[in-house]
Amino acid sequence: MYFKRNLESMYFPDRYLVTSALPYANGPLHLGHLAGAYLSADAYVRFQRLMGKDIVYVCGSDEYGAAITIRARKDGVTPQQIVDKYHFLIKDTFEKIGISFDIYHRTTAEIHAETSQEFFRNLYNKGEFEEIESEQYYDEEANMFLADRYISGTCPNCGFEEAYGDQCEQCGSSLSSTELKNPKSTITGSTPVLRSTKHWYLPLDKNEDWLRGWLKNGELDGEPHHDPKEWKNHVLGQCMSWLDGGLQPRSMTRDLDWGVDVPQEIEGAKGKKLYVWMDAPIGYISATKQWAKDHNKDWKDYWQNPKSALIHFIGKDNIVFHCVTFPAILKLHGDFNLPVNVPANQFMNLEGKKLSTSKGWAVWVHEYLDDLPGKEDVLRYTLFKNMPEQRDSEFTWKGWQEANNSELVNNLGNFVNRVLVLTNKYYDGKVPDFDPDIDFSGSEGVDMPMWHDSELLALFDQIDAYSNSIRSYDFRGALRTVMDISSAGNSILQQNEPWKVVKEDPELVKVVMNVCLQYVTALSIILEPFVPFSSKKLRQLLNLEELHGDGELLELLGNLAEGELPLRTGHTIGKAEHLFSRIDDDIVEAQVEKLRKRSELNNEEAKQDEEISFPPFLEEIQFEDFSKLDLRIGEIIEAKKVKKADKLLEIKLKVGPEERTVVSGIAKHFIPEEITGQKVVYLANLAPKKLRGVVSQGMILMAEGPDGNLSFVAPPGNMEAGSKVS
Ligand code: B3M
Ligand code: ZN
Repeated sequence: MYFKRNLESMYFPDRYLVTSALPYANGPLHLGHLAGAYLSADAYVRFQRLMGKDIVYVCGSDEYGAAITIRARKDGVTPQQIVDKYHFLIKDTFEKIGISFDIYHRTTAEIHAETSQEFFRNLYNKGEFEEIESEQYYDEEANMFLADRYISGTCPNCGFEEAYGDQCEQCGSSLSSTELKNPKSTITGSTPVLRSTKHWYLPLDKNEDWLRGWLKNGELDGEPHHDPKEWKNHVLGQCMSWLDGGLQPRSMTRDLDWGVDVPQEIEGAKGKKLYVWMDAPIGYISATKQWAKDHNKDWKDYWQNPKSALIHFIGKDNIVFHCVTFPAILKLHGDFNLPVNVPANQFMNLEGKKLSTSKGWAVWVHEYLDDLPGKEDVLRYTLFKNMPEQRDSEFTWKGWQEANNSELVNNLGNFVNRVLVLTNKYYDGKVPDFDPDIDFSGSEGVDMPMWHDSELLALFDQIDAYSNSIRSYDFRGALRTVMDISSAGNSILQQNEPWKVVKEDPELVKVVMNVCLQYVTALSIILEPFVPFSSKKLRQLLNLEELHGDGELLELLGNLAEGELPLRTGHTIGKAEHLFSRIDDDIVEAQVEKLRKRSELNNEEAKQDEEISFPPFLEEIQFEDFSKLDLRIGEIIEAKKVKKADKLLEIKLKVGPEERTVVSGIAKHFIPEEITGQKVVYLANLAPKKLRGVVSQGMILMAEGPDGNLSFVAPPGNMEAGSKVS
């Protein structure tokens, strides 16, 4: 053995807890999801398993928040029906595309509510929250407070006009809805009014100092915690700009009817839910608890132990929540690990445009799997190759075809196939032996046994480089190294042309084929984090045991370092089969056409929606619910504008012998003088409510047409005012 490698490993944590952002269960997965928080995490975890590490990979469906309820309203179903539908579709899709979670959980699970409420109770009892009564936006038509995605407006930081109440997706800033300019309700489109309500705020401003030390210097409580040089520049850059801009207290509760209840023993908790970005990251912990329960492990080993490394894989729009808000919650709770890295990816665009669910500009992963069975790894490979690690990147169907045909088929598939075919042809499938001590030289007088060693050393160094790339979240670099190894294998064949010299120089060919078989064996392992389905097939073709993610890569490196052959001579491989097949233009054209059609249809539907948007039917009610309504015919006897309220009219109604006053949001649709004498249907027993200083008694029923026009539900003129409607 001419060269030795010392396998002393650097300091590594005893174990890892890896998370991927919990996808909202409000729709299917698209390519952008995979390229954002899932594929890189999967490759990282698969790699660490192959290095023999104790690593747990958790995720689950994010089932609360406005993203869910807005979808439920749109589809006319309950939020629970939405999350049940999409949780299982997403879970199934992840499994089929090979994302190897140890658990894929969900935040409507009871253990999640318990865990989240424990966190809230802990911070509340420690007095870490600031209880603040403040004016929040309220939609008088929808009768609800507006927060998060229920309200949109212009971002005060970057001017983006579609910012949400809690975050701007363009600049990533976290916001309070009252910071938005020109706010409007995303439910009714109306301009919201301000109403007073109490919430519990996380005082991020008071946590700025330690957050800065943690992010900038990698220190926590005066001790080294992680190396900030290992963090991506764009992640740290964003965090530091928020810190430099000054952090604001952020409300951790909402006035909603869908979410984790604020612990009800707390005064004022009725009707209040946890802000989804408080409970969702805690979903990583509740998922770990469930996993530990299922596997008889202790979840605290992964969350409350400094020897465990916590890593969050996310998309860039979630940076503030994973680098500021959630770490603050963990720190204030105490005892919990903070992340040692948050390797956020940027966005992946599709065929030159931003992926957009609402505009139908997306490739749904479950549809890809249906349309292109057996092409899971082609998608994985193409997305890794174009991973938006440092900047936004692009997926095109042409690029997908190119990656498959010129790299997977022509490079990797070709190398593997030639080695397997020739081994079967020359040696009946047996790995050829050769005498390392005989003095024979190959072409150009090369000392072949030494050459064999140097090639395996080169292989070791390449795999070491590959490992370091993955450890620094450079998956594109690691994948290039894999393909470099395959290219090197092709060059060995090309330079030695065993098919030409096998007769006159069989000993040389044995050395060459042995080296190539070691290369192919190494590839069957280092491919697994990226293209697990092809790795599995290659292991079968080599007649080798399936990988269990149980230190096989560490063993390979050890063998190469000690001069042991990863594939022992005499081993019999299987018959040769192609790993990949060419993709023809018609497949690409069909997918591009499908995308174009969907986008057109979606625009059509969107246009139609605008023209004929009928609101979804509401939940079913019982007759007794309806019988509580006291509906009467009313006659408008006077109407006038409400001072300082451009949308409201004060209307005096005659209802039988009585007169009633109603405040109605129809000032933009009717001229007061023109509606006196109008017969209407009036809800007489709705609890009175004070609107802009006027007590409104009941409600006048209005019909809203698809183009947004309003009309009275007008009975025939001869109906007596006060008549009962049933
Ligand atoms: N559900 C995903 C998003 O913002 C969000 C991630 C939660 S991770 C705790 O699209
Ligand atoms: Zn912004």
